Amino acid sequence: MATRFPPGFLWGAATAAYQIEGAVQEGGRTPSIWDTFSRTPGKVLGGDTGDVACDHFHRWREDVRLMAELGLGAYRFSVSWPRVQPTGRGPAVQRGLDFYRELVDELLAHGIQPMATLYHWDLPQDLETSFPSGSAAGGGWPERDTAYRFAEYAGIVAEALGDRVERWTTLNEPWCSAFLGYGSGVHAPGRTDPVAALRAAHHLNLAHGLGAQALRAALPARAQVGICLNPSAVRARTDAPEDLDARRRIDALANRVFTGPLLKGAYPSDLLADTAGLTDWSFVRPRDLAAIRQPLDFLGINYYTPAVVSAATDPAAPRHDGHNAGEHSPWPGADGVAFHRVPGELTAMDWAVDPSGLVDLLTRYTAEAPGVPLYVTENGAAYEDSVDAEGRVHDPDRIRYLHAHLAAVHEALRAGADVRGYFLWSLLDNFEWAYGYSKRFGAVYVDYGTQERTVKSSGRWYAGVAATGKLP
Ligand code: PNW
Repeated sequence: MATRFPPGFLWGAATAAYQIEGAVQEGGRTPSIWDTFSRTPGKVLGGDTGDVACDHFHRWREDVRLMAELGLGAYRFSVSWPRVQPTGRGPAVQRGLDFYRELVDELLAHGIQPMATLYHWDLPQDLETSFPSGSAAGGGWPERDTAYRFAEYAGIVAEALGDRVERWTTLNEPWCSAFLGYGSGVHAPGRTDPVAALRAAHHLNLAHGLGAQALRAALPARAQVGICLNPSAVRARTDAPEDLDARRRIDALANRVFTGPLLKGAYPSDLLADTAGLTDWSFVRPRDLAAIRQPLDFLGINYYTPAVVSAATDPAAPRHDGHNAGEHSPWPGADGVAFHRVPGELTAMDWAVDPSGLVDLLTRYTAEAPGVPLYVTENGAAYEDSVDAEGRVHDPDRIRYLHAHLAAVHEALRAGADVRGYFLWSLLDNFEWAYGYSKRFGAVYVDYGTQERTVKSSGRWYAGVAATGKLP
């Protein structure tokens, strides 16, 4: 039986502004925390920065042509906050808004539906550096004011693009912003303070809630407003009670710290108990929880690999969660948890290929968010691709990865999950955050010397899926 997807299922690809645009000093754009971080020696592999990236700011017409060639029905991009509202406060810059308006018009002219993400990690540096409360440690997401600033920015973008963009997401992967940005410090702004990370998580939640309200106030009624999370498909290594408890702790810090307030209007009581030695959570004000719990028109799920945890027997053992022992943990209040090598073939990120995690997440969130349609807003893999002598890029590993994960989406659909579309990460090879240009996730190869784009064999394969609505 052919693996056929429902009619109307949306086939897309995704990118993010700092990872592809370049042109970081053009059109009045000011630095974001990722400009500062990537220019700080030792933070990004090879000293890479997003200064040029895929030069998409100048090559966007060509990139939309590539999307059309791939037959994409949708494109998920992010808006660069410092391009639209330099310093994160005050009036918008018309040139910045025009860039996205022209991009969206070109997409629509090619029959490609835009999905706009308002925040994919490029906080205006000024909001990190200068802020009302003036705490010596810094501002940014640990500070409440940043959530207010985000809501204002959301309103500005909605006013400018609301007549032509139907699907909106507030934040991309707030877990990464909070816990990699302020906890482990491997992402911008590179702070390593567990309490700042928890405060950041709350203010990101608040930013979502206030931002969603600002969007709805400015957008036509047909607009769809959601958020993209990267929930962890976390498993216990054994059924021993202490391993199940390790699973519960990571589930709280990876997943329920967001879905609790978003879907249920409360932080999980076990999370509050686990972190009681760090904070009393008094930064959560009484009316915040009602503000965060806004109706969602959809929930975006980003998925790459699952996690396997146990109670730590040897706290010095390697963590296998991308963060080695001795580094700062992105899991405040969960020091007693060990991460294990996940069974399965590894991608170039050393992330195990295991599509069953995607089935689990789609099934789980269909149950936890009844009536809320889901999109897979990111899924894909890095491999060591290169152009051969004939100018072709063969990436059979990526085809296998995509095939297996699309089969997982189909399995979840059959089990009753309400999945409306799939966005491949990523359209183009791009700036892979702390890994710089060393990791390639694209369906399209980018030669960073010439900026030449070459559709990979996976890109052609995906075009076939998008064209037929079924897996070969
Ligand atoms: C996501 N982790 O990032 C992002 O949304 C993309 O911008 C990124 O390029 C893609 O996945 C691939 O990495 C993540 O360490 C980065 O758990 C790191 C983690 C998770 C997601």
